[in-house]
Amino acid sequence: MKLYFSPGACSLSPHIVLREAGMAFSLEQVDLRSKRTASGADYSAINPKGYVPALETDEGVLLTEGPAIIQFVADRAPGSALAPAAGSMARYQLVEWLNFISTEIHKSFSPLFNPAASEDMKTNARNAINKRYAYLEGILGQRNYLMGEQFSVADVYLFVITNWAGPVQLDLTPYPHVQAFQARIGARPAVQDALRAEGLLQ
Ligand SMILES: N[C@@H](CCC(=O)N[C@@H](CS)C(=O)NCC(=O)O)C(=O)O
Repeated sequence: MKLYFSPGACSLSPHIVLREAGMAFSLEQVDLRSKRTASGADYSAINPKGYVPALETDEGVLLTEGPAIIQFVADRAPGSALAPAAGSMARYQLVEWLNFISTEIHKSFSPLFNPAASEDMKTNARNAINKRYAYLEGILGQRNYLMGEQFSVADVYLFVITNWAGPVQLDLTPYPHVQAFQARIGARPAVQDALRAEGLLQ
């Protein structure tokens, strides 16, 4: 399997999950501006969506969309217990979390990285994000992981997105349980290895 990624981008989520699952994989870095991969390929021809992540499976399928990729990897490594069994109520609750992170948090960060976004757009984005972290603060005050006491791919996705708080100077001090969650997930060996491999950690 090959994961197309850009350092520190949301592709870090499937990268961590591949390591948590103990799967064999290779990485190919994508320059998101030029849309060229490290080996010189035209990434737009590989993934017409033009964004990362994309996973080339051993069957030759190109799977895109982070939440789909991390569930695929989890299902290919059932012993790792990274996702509840397909069809169970817990699985739908996992999907509920993935959708929440994707639509309510992940995409709200976009204006904060966009130099063309107006100050109004950035303020609106910060307000929206803060509302979601206030909600998560209550949840993570009651349990260690989003799904309860079982670590899952949803925790990885939330960790990766919350990791952007630093670069966009989003103050997380009002959310001590979210900060403790970040430290907890960030200390996992697979997370440390992925951060190191992407050049984000010495
Ligand atoms: N819906 C996609 C969004 C992926 C996405 O936003 N990728 C960003 C990096 S975090 C990207 O590659 N942006 C560059 C671009 O859109 O050209 C997913 O969840 O996988």
